[in-house]
Amino acid sequence: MSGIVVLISGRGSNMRSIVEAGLPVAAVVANRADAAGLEFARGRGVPTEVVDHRAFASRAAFDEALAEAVDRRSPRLVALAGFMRVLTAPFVARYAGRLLNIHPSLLPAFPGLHTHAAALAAGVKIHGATVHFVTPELDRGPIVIQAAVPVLPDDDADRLAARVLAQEHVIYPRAIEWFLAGRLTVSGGTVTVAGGREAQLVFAPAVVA
Ligand code: NHR
Ligand code: GAR
Repeated sequence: MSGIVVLISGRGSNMRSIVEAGLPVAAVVANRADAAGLEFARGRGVPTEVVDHRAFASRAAFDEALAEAVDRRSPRLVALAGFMRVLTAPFVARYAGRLLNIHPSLLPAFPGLHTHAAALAAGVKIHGATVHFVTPELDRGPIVIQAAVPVLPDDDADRLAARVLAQEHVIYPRAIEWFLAGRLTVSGGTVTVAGGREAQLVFAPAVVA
């Protein structure tokens, strides 16, 4: 087993941050042929594959085809990066302990979709992003690292999303490095990072996009 398979649905900027960090990406798999990130991967010589969810009659059938595409690369780690399909329990179980996601909120606040609009509507003053292990329950898996950013008075969802995204590009490669170095331990639903002094919470109030 070697390398990372990154699953994307669109732009792929998080996948790009992983590739540009020099991490060993074995393949990029998208559920849409028009995912813009595929072009970046091809340009870098990273193998790509498309498994179009619309070609399958059920989530279970899609997830089986997706697992076949992933298993062809025998990855150590599967990383969801802007991947927009909820995965079934059998898929999650197959990659238990080696399936990560980046979610654009400070979990457990604002799971699911449209997190930036939800954060603005709630009036929170601090928002951010979370890398977590994926479990069958959506956005509820053990947390590896979080980054916080301020919510500013004149923010709209797009401005806030851009500020959060800049931090996603910092924390996701860091979490993956820790995973590949064997430094992450999950116990009782929480994650510890072995042998280092790095802050697991990156508070970056000065970073304003
Ligand atoms: N699957 C499981 N089992 N557990 C998680 O924690 C998952 C997951 C699949 C994806 C990413 C996620 C996020 O970070 C993720 C975490 C898609 C949806 C969604 O509702 C929700 C959360 C996430 C990804 N998707 C719709 C669906 O019907 C489709 C939306 C669309 O295509 O635009 O699957 O927030
Ligand atoms: C990122 O902000 C990621 O956290 C989020 O979508 C964006 C994808 O951007 N993920 C989700 O909302 C998962 N439901 P990218 O394609 O440029 O990495």
